Amino acid sequence: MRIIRFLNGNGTPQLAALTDENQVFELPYKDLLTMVEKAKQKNVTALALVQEFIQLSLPLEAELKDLTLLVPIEAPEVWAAGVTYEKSRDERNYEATGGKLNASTFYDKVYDAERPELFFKSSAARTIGPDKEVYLRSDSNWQIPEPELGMVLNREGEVIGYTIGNDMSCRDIEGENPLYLPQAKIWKNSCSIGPAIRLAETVDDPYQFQIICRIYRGGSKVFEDSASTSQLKRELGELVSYLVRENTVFDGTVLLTGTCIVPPHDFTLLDGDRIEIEIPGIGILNNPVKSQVQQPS
Ligand code: DO4
Ligand code: MG
Repeated sequence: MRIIRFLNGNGTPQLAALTDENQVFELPYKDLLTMVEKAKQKNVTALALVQEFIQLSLPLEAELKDLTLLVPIEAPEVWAAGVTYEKSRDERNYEATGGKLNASTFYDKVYDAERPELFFKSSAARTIGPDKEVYLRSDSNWQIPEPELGMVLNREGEVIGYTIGNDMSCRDIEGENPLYLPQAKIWKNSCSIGPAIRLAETVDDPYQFQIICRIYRGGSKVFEDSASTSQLKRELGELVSYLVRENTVFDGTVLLTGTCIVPPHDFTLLDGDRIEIEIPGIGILNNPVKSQVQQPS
């Protein structure tokens, strides 16, 4: 069972359940957190609450593809883990050494250390949802999407559900100096999440998610790769435990779990590209890419 938000006929956000058969049922709650709170009050799980409701209602006639989807949760903060996959470690080493293959740097230490790398990625105002434009930075010539599994947390650090995230990144800025990480990671529309949140209790094994990334340019697919969360170096609970340690975590915080897919070294995103990140069981997060600088016509 997944939870989505879309714009209804009155132009207001509507929470809805999306079944495995892709039927959409409107839900009578403001947002996912209100729904989870209601379930707690009734001493039932979020899934049981949704199932009870949809048994008494009819699905929408409109199909998922006809809806104007919104970000599934207005996450107050998005945090991200880094170097949680071998692939990420190797690519970080490559960019930090000006393009040496099989180089060794402090990123090896991060990969092997007890403490994971966690960084602040985005706020609600910078985070966009499905079909909205992710922006490029004008001061970077090496930009890529980072397709990642996202955990939606409550303030106790419990996982409410799983979503898809794009941790847009500037490889040249990060490679120049690790202290530039916030600039390589955070700018307007540099983080996308959605299209749905799969309720945690409906996920048997979060280490069995497949992640697929496709990039289209001028109607042609210019990149496709896939990986699996089974390749994660760390446990998801370990990432959460470090995030909540001595920290205030707000209801609805999203924690991205690191990238396992990196496009080839000579690839950079361009204005007009389209990024698709798919996690079967959650959905497909689609975002066009836009330069913030006016393109010459
Ligand atoms: O070390 C920098 C960030 C790495 C990252 O974002 C990732 O591995 O996904
Ligand atoms: Mg990342």
